[in-house]
Amino acid sequence: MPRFDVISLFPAYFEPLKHHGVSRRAFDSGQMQLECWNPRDFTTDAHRTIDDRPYGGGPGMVMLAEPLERTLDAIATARQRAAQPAAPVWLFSPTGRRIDQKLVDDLAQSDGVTLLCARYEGVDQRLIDRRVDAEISLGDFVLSGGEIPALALLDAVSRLLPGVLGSAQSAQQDSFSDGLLDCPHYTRPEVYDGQAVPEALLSGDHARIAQWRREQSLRLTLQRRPDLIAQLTKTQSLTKSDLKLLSALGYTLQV
Ligand code: 4F9
Repeated sequence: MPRFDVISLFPAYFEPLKHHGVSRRAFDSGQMQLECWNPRDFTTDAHRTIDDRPYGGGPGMVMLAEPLERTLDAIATARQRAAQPAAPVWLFSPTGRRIDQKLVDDLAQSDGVTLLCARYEGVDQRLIDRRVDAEISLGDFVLSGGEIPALALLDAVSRLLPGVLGSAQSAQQDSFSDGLLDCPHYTRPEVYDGQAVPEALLSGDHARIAQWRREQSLRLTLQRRPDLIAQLTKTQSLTKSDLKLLSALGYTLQV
């Protein structure tokens, strides 16, 4: 069972995750553990200072190394006391490695991580050098802090835990699970304001339905994310019939 220790000045961000939707089920069923730690509780001065101005000048504030290091020590102790293995520390930063489904899948199978949510102006580099194992990013944009990426990551992990999603198949059919974007979905009514559901989906022929979905996924992925198609080609993850369809759509293999 993954245990997540989150370091944040705003632990209230994480309450909704525990109380709503799919992620709530992961916590309620004890399949995922989340502990929030406020570095302000680990300060030692009367003002409970957690940041200061950057050396060399410039805008913004930089988080102090010491309260963060104390927080990390307290987390390590708590994990030890609970007989839980030590876990790596990840820092959310736009300069980090992009989060993808593979990383999420691996995390769902792991003992968890400690997530450090900082403000962008940053954290004293010496704390990063001493205690941070990896920096991860949600994408090429800047946020006011790491809380939103932490929520995104925790949500993505929670829905992969066994029994959390309505159907175990759901996660296997997601976008990216086979390296492709998900196909379109339809529900009742059969005709909505003159627009009919694609005929293949009404056929009851499972092979035909699967083929229609695969084709839609391939079309969509080629159109929107040709980089994913290139990746699958490189790893030889496409079937003969996939390649036939792609070449009919004008895709030529890059050699
Ligand atoms: C982190 C942005 C991860 C994107 C952290 C400010 C961030 C971020 N992905 N922005 N702090």
